[in-house]
Amino acid sequence: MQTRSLMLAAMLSISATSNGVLASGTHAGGHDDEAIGVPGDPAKVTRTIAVDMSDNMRFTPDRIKVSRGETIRFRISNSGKLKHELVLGTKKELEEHYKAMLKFPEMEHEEENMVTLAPAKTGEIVWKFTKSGKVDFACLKAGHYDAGMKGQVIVTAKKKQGYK
Ligand SMILES: [Cu+2]
Repeated sequence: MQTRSLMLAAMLSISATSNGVLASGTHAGGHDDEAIGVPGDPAKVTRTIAVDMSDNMRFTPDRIKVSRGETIRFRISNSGKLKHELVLGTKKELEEHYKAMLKFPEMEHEEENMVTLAPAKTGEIVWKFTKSGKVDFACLKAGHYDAGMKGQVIVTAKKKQGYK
């Protein structure tokens, strides 16, 4: 997750320079990384959830319920003819990232909280949800986020058993 913060910081500083506008002094990331959970251990996956991405700019499903402590394997498919991606993050992170992507649409990167897929491809994200609440996800390809290509993982805390 360090990588992402560094890259985002780099991207933001590039865009700040090209605009001649100074970025604000606050640093992105920090506790937000933990807010959405952590990369999961593939050996500890509790459930696999299939998610499809299509050219109607929707994820199916776009509402996913998990329990706190679960490690989910998202098996993601692109049934469209355009490239799509699924990026997990806080709404703030996703919106900042999307703005950067609009400036640098060719930029491609791979990180543990995201997968970018060419048409007809499948990929996966293994993610552990460590905090109850909502985790947003979105496709940050230019125009897709604005068209509503986003969804939410609802993380509920269950009291009946302990989590490791
Ligand atoms: Cu998309």
